[in-house]
Amino acid sequence: MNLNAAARELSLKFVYCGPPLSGKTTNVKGLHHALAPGHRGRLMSLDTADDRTLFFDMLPVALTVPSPSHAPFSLRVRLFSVPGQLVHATTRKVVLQGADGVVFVADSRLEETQANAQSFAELRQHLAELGPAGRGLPIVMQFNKRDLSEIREDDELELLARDSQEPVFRAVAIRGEGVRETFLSLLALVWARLDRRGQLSEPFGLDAPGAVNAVTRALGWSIDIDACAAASVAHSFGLANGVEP
Ligand SMILES: Nc1nc2c(ncn2[C@@H]2O[C@H](COP(=O)(O)OP(=O)(O)OP(=O)(O)O)[C@@H](O)[C@H]2O)c(=O)[nH]1
Ligand SMILES: [Mg+2]
Repeated sequence: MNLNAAARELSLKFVYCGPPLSGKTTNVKGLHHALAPGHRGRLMSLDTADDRTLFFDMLPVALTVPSPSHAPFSLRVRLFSVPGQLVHATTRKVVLQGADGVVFVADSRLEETQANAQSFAELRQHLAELGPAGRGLPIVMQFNKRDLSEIREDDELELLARDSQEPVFRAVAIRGEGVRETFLSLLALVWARLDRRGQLSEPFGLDAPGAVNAVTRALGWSIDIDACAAASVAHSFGLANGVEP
């Protein structure tokens, strides 16, 4: 997080993590597609010949956010997706540095259950190694590829969401479904966390739901914080996750 209250500029970093080929890059591309050209920079990807992420993808998002009580401010969010292949563990750890929040993109296919668990354990390990910066870092879980067969069933995801500390979303990232909700929910969690430290309401006059709604209006998205909560599995995104006091 980089806050320049005098210049009214806030800069955040979100990282998309998850097992190999779960759809991390597809999420970032989906956001690229959902953003008007004026709100996004160039999508930088470093791929191998077979479209595997080699180092990371990065998409800068930038917008001016109005506030009901304060002057508008500039928000910049840099979206990174890490490479999922097992050999790139060091890269994943490096990209996580300075992150304000993480989207964990899980692959819904039954055969990927173990790969999801392994990747999540590695993420937990990397966050622990970051020390205080990694402790309590907001994470949103996304179960992607809901369009495929032989996937973990909705009932199972609901049980998981009820037990989970993290909000859970379903997605079909290749069709853009669930991509914006996942992103906005992470924004709400990150905002709420920074706000609890007294850093954001004061300069910007917005609580987390207010910030998300102001951002979606500025982006021209017809979706708000309540729609995000309603889209989460078992309503796992909401009060329990500290979006409101
Ligand atoms: N059926 C289906 N395929 C998807 C979905 N999302 C992504 N894919 C496909 O899954 C493959 C991998 O997607 P990527 O977004 O490159 O995955 P990744 O997690 O970035 O992969 P690495 O960076 O190599 O770890 C591609 O062929 C995508 O088109 C989805 O929702 N449904
Ligand atoms: Mg990728």
